[in-house]
Amino acid sequence: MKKALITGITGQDGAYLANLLLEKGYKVYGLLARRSTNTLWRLDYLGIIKDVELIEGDMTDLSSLIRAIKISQPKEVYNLAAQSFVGTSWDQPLLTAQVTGLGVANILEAIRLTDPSIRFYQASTSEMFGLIQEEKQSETTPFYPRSPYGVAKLYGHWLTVNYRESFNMHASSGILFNHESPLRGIEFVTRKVTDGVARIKLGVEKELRLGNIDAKRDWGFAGDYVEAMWLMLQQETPDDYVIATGRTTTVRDMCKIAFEYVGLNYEDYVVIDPKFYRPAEVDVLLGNPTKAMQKLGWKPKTTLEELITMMVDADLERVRKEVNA
Ligand code: NAP
Ligand code: G4F
Repeated sequence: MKKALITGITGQDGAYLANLLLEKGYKVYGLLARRSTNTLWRLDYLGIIKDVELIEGDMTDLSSLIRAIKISQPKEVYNLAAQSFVGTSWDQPLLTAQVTGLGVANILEAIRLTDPSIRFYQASTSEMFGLIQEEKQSETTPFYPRSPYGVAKLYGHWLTVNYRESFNMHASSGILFNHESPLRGIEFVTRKVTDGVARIKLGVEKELRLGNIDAKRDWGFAGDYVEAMWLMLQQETPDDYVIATGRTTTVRDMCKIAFEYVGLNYEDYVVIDPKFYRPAEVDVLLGNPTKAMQKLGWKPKTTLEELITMMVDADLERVRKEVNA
């Protein structure tokens, strides 16, 4: 039986990837960071808590990563753990550097020191393109990160390339554009909007406060994107791939889709609050996934409209339960 270790298994992508690997017959191990509250709600939502084996550890603690690899003896390691919220990275730049940046050095070293034949996936990001240097961003577009998060991710990205070139490791990096789902953290804009729409529709809230709604993002469905992660590690040679839909939409138009779905007009409820503006903004992201389509045979299956309505439905159900509890 093939074994995989996922760091960040309690996050959005970790939960969907664990589900996918279980469906493929893998034995799935996950790194579990110690917290004072329960972080297993996503694994619970997918009904897979009992099917995965969790090993305590932290990205900032190399010895715990070595221990996790020794226990799980994986053929594949997917490094999804990160301080992943861009806004927080200005308030906690050093923590972000340690977890999101140096954490990659820790996990790569843990692999190199235990079993360098392990195949490695690094969760890189379109945030590395930041102040975009080309209208459509591909694997060859120069990087220009605009946040401490983007800078930390760029370190992790280049270190992955470097370990591939230095030690001949099967290390691949997926440059993923924004991907969302009903399991998205509530602080990210799509989920904040779909949760807000559900609360307004059910009479729990009266308004939704947002920042820069003119920002544009290339949004896809997380369930589609974890398939690309797996495909990268099944290739004979490691490489880097952009994973995106090739369509970009403003936060404003995404709001319009969400509100219209429940018969409301976003203009009646959205309030602009400068508190949510960022010190430096990534105005627009638009990915070119041609390489992934041609080499991996991957393509996005879910439209933005399908994604947002799926998220609104899930939030309506959650808020209804909350109200009736
Ligand atoms: P997420 O929901 O924020 O999940 C992050 C995961 O990292 C959680 O499981 C979290 O554990 C874990 N983690 C945080 N600090 C840790 C530490 N010190 N030690 C061990 N684990 C730690 O993120 P996501 O949306 O699933 O994204 C997965 C990865 O892809 C991240 O690296 C993110 O930066 C990257 N990425 C995401 C997107 C996107 O649009 N979603 C796009 C490109 C790249 P707790 O639950 O205990 O906090
Ligand atoms: O949903 P967001 O917070 O995602 P962001 O900053 O694009 O980062 C996400 O995607 C990256 C991939 O490109 C990942 F690497 C990263 O880990 C994360 O998953 O914000 C999207 C846009 C921004 O331009 C932001 O300024 O929405 C704008 N926005 C407007 N009002 C808001 C809000 N964002 C948030 N979170 N909250 C608002 O009220």
